[in-house]
Amino acid sequence: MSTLIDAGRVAEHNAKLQANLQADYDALAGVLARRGQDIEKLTAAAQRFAVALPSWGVGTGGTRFARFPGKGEPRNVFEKMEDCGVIHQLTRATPSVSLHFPWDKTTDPSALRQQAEGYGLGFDAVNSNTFQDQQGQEHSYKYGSLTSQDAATRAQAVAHNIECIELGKALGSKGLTVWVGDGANFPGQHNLRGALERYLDSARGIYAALPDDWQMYIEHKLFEPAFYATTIADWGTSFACAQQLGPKAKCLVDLGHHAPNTNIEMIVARLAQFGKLGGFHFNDSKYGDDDLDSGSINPFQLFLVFNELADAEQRDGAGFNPAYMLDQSHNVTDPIESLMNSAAEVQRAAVQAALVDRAALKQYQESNDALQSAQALKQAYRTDVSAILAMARLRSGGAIDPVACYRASGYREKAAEARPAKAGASSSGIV
Ligand code: PSV
Ligand code: MN
Ligand code: MN
Repeated sequence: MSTLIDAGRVAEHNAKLQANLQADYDALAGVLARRGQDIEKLTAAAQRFAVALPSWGVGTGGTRFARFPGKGEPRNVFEKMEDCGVIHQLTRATPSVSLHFPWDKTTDPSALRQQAEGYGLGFDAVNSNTFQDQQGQEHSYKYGSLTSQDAATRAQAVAHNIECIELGKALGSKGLTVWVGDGANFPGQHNLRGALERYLDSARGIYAALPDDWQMYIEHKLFEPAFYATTIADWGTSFACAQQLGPKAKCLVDLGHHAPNTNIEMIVARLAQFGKLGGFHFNDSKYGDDDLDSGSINPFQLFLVFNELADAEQRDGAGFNPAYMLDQSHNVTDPIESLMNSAAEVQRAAVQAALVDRAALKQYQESNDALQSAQALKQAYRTDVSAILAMARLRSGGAIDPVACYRASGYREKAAEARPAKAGASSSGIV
């Protein structure tokens, strides 16, 4: 595997921190052993953990007010892959990239595939985009795409999704994520049932083009850009559509796409119970679809989501395999640093959930011991598993402290030289 940061630098970084890490790891091993837990099993599980990177996350996101690009932002999909390569090199937790079309469209998918393989990266689900008009596009999505009143516009949106499947096939992807912003801004603007009927009709056209070993992830979102009634606004609608479409259609839960205080972990439990939990877009938020770094606002919620995932895995076995992806927008941080931290925060929640004593929890639940049930979760959540995460990275060839190692490498400064900013760069790192 070719590395973007000199392997000697990473080794030097690790050598400085390794003795302290070992001491922390040994201390934690002792704490866990007293609870009957084997740290080695947890570290091995942490090493297996993987979350996909959003190609659009390596550029500064921006808001509808402004975008403040950083130095050395990637200008095309190949440069985005370089940044993803660095993230994976140092974290060893992000072995695939989720592309977004047409932002990441290339005329040379085999070159892209080869480049990715060189960094040890593969391709996760591809994302379609019918929430913007592209230059030269025949029919506008101003009033909707898959739900448009106009048959030609709907056909164009379906054709774009089918093209995404074709592009994904060339890259080795196995899934298509469909998020549409379609909806109404005013009461009465849409016949609410009619819009969903048109959505389903269009979605059937996409589903029919899915290869047998692919999944179609239906991503719901409460509001924005539609401010009154979004067609696929909630998990209920997403679930109903996935049921209607067939077994390859599943629901995708983006943590930022719910009303404040929604019990997202319960949505996860419901979707898992009925075999329709397709995957996640991890991020965090305080107010709406803030797209903040995973675990930065409500790490307990993230833990509770993984607690449900651990329960589902125990019940359903290896067949339970939802796709994990990050979906964040970085405005005030270096996107590479945010994505490295976020991957580790999601991994942290997975390891903490694995610490829950499920047998004890079951007993507390069966005896209606609410207090001890809650404590069983809290004990796992309060355990600082940082040493497990760092040891997993070290053993997998990554960096003990990815952000420190990245900063010391001068990668961003070199990228700034190699990638001079272009005027008029737009959001999502797209130029
Ligand atoms: C929409 O808010 C979303 O979460 C969808 O996943 C999009 O594909 C992504 O953000 C990028 O705009
Ligand atoms: Mn999303
Ligand atoms: Mn979103």
